[in-house]
Amino acid sequence: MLISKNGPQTQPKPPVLLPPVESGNEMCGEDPAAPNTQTLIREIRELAAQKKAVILAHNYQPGAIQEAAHHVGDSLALALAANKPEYERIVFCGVHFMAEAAKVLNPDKTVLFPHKAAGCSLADSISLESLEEWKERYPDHTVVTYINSPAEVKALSDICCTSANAVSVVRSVKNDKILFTPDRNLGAWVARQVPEKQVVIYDGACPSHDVLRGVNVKKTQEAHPDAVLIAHPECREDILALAHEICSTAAMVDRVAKYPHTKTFLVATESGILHQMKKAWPDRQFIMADGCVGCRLHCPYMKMITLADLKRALVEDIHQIEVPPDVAAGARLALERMMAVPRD
Ligand code: CIZ
Repeated sequence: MLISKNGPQTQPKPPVLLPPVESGNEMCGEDPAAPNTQTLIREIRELAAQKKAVILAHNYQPGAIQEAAHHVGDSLALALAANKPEYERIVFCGVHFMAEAAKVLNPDKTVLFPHKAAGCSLADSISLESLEEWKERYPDHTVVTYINSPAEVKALSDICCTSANAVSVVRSVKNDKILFTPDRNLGAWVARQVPEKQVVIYDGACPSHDVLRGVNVKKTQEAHPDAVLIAHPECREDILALAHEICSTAAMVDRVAKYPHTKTFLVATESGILHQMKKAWPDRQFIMADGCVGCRLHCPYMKMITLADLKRALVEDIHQIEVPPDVAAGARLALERMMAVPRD
C-alpha cells in the first residue's frame, strides 16, 4: 500500500505476460500445404510463364505467397533478381516501397503490385517535406536513407542503405556528419558502431519491430535458456543488447549455421521470416521472441496479398507501379551509390 497526499493507493499490479506461442507465420494467409493452395500456386506459375513474369516475395510475406514466388529475399536482392532480359513483368509481393524500388532499378519492365493498400508505416514516416525540413536543420550533413522509404525521399538523399550494409555505407561516406533516415533504431545501432561519425537520427520507426520490449524478450529467454536470439536492427536498443546476432533478414537464415549445436532460436523480426528459416533448418526450433499474443511481430501490410490477388495481378496486369522519371533518376543514383559499397 502506498500513502500519498491524496490518501492510500493500491500498489499497481505487474502486467500479466502471456506465454510465448511457438508458431509465427503459419497463422497468416493460406496454408501452403493445402491441396487447393497447391492448385492455385500451379495456376499462378503457369500464368507467370505465359506472361514472362517473375514473381518476387519478400521474406515477411505469408508462406503461401513465398511458395508461389520464383525468388524470396530482401528488397534489394529481389529488385536485382528481376533484372534479367527474359522477364517482361515483375510481380512484387511485398510492400509499396519495395515494388517502387524494383521499378526504379528496372525502368523498362512492367512492375505489378497485387494489393494497392499494402503500404509501409516506416516508409510513410518520412515524406519529401519532412526530409526537406530536416535537411534545412542539418544543411552540412550527408543524407543516408534506408531502403524503407518512398522513391522521392531516396531521390532527395545522397545515398541509400539496407539493413545488410548500413554500417559500411555510413563508414564509406567522406563527410563526418550524417543525417540517417528514417529508422531511429537502425540509425542508433549504426551510430554505436561508427563512433567516429556524428550521426543525427530521424525519428521514424517500424511499428512491428518498435513494439517489442526487452522485458518480454527476457521472459522468452528465461523459458528457453539455451536459445540463441537473432534480432533485426530495426528493434529497440534493449532488445539488441540481449541478442546474440543482429542482422538483416537476408542474413538470418544463414546465421543459424554458426550454431551447429543449438536447437532453439528466438527470432526478433517480422514473423514471415520463420517460413524460410524452418524450410532451411527443419531440425531446429524457431520461436518468435515477443512473448506477447497481441503483436506477434506481425506487420498487417506484409500480410495483405493473397494468392487470389497475385493471380488477378497477372491476369489483369494490375496494379502497375509508375515512378516519375526525374524521381526515378534521383532514387536510382542513391541506390547505385549504395551498391558500389560492399556489404557488411
Ligand atoms: O531490405 C529489406 O528487405 C528489409 C526491409 C529488411 C531486411 O532486413 O531485409
